[in-house]
Amino acid sequence: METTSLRLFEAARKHIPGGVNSPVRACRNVDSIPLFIRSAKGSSITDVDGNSYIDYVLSWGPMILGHAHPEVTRAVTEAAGRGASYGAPCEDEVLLAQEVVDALPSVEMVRMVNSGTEATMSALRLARGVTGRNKVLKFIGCYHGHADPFLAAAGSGVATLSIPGTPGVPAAVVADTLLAPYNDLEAVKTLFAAQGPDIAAVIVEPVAANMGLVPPQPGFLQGLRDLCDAHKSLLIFDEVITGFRLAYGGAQARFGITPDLTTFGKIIGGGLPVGAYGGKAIYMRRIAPEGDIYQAGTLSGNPLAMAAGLATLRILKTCDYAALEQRTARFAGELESILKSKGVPIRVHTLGAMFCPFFTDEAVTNFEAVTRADTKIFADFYKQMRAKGVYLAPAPFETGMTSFAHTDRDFAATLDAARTLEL
Ligand code: HOZ
Repeated sequence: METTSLRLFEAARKHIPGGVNSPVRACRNVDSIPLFIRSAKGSSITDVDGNSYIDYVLSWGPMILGHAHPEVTRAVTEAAGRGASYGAPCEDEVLLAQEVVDALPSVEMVRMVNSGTEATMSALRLARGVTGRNKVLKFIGCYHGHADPFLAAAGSGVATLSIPGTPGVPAAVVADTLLAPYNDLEAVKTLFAAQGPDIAAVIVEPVAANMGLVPPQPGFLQGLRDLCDAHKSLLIFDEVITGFRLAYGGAQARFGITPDLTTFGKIIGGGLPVGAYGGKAIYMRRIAPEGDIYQAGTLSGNPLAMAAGLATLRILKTCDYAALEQRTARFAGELESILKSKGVPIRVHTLGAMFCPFFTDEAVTNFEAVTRADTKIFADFYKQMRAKGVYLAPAPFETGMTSFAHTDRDFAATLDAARTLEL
């Protein structure tokens, strides 16, 4: 029963657009209502009707330690007791910056902001300021938050709601956004050949995780690095999802590619609203007040958020990422076999602590292929799994997340639920 969620949703719709504060969670395209959550602990999430679910959304990525980890909770509680916000520097932001710089050799300096959207928006401003160029090259189906220049052929909620272009974003703003298919180096070469001197930056999710989960083809990321070098453009890795998830050092550690700038969100805040962008000091020193490129925020470096992020990263440093990846891969492989045995077309992608089912028979290497996967089967899969106590992302353009709190029992129970599906 979802009676209380339904009541709250109806009340929410009166005062909040669509009844939600971010679109995908509305569960519209899977013909469901959003669950209103009362609490969460470890790998489990409980709604206001008292139903508990194994959670593979994990707040869309941040909760890699599981919900309400005792050390993170303690750090936040203690910080709250010292005041929620100062609008002045605090020690934890220095310590968190140090952890980030230590974790990623490409990041010599970092600026804290409040969300992934702010991080990518600010990184692009920096790239434009540093190069004196305006154009940015992004990939179709990649999502970099909701700042104007990135709302062109974007993934995540933009793809879920099939919004081709958003009213409110002037055509002139996206005119400087160049688009290429993900994993298509030839298309990138063509764009550089025609417009190289105008391209400030290439921004990429090194593992695309807002069009389902689409890993980079061998040589793709290195090819981007080489092209950016050849044309003196900056390479921005959007590691909002992959940072501290694919590996502690993110996708750049995993693939051995050094971007010029990196954006963070989600895990870096341990569940509180934090984003960050960083990179080579020579670029970062251009940020105000050291430099001339303006970017600011009243709540940036917020003491509660810094405490949560710091506690999270300190624990993560001791975690066995390889083991979690192996367990996730085994789980995803078994899920694929079970779904295959039901006669539906299926490919379950997995990398690191992420997985994603595509109901298709074809190889999925870009957004075109993603859109050809069967959304009707996905909706049935989502609804039936939810009814059996498994909480998945309610859109085929999102990625399943696992955490260090997920037990083998969680995976086994999820697979048992999948065995009973009628698709
Ligand atoms: N953009 C996030 C998913 N990649 C958040 C979705 C939501 O909360 O609606």
